[in-house]
Amino acid sequence: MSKPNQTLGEFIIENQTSFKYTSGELSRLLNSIRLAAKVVNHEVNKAGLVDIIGNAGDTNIQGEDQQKLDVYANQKFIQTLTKRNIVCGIASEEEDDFIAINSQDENNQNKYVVLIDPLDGSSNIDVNVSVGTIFSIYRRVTPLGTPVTLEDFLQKGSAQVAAGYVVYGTSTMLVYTTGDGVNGFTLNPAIGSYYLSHPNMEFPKDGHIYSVNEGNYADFPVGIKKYIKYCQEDEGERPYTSRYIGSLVSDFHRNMIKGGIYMYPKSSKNPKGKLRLLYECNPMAFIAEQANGKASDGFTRIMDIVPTELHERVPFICGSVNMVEKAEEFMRNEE
Ligand code: AHM
Ligand code: MG
Repeated sequence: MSKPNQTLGEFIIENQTSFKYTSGELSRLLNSIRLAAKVVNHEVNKAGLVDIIGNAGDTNIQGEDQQKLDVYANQKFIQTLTKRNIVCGIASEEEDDFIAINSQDENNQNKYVVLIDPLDGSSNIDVNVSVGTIFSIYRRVTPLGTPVTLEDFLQKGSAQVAAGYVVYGTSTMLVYTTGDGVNGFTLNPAIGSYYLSHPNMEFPKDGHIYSVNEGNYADFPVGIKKYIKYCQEDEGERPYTSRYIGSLVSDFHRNMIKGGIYMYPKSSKNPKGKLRLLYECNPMAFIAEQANGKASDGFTRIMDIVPTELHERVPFICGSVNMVEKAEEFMRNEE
């Protein structure tokens, strides 16, 4: 149930009982992410001052080393989740391997693992374009009190307990699902609280926006090329509008609100696609499905793919149901 002026903190507590597992652990975990996102937001907003306060690798006026923002965001999320002893393991797009937390403690009852892309689209920071954080939460599959293993992280997306993203845009928003719809919260920077601004978010069934890096067109599979031509045809509601920020979270967020499709197909430069199944595609797919949208690799539902490695990449097509299904139809016809 959403109420006017409800803060994210209040919302998490009030909706705790609707979670599948009600120990309060998931609430604490979401609260930690909320906190880390606020800290990262503060830093991201200062990014434009980089020429004044120094570049990554420089030493600032207080003698502290300046860090690249994606490294900073990675550390903040890992520190927050580790210090509060809230999860048993973390995997990050920025780390080669997963991190086991308190793995020697047989009494460690933490049952969740978090997979995170701490700052997605970070190449956009230098030009003051929105970036985001993406997170995904699973219950571990190995026994409590034992060290986490790769198996705990290589779960199908359909096993996710929660997923969300933060978009550091004109406003900072946190959007998440625990499998019971999607809700969006906007940060009031003056107070430091997120307020429920977008209850029950849903993709329109159809849309008029297609988002793809058309610079790679020559290398796309024939089905995708034909679908792009279909989007550009002058017929009925078409041609559609092309909008591509190059920042997954922002492109997804716009398409969810306005109706649209996002595509990152495979190409000769990225033979398996570019986006990571575990840190980017699965969480966005979970949010999309919870918002009446759809996500696939062109043939298979994203959340049904069995991962085989932490940094696995897949082609990604996601957005309004009718648009994704049309793109799949073009893919199937050219198989
Ligand atoms: P990153 O994880 O290195 O930031 O890459 C992911 C980003 C997505 O946010 C975005 O949609 C895509 O890469 C853009 O890639 P490209 O510049 O090749 O179009
Ligand atoms: Mg990324």
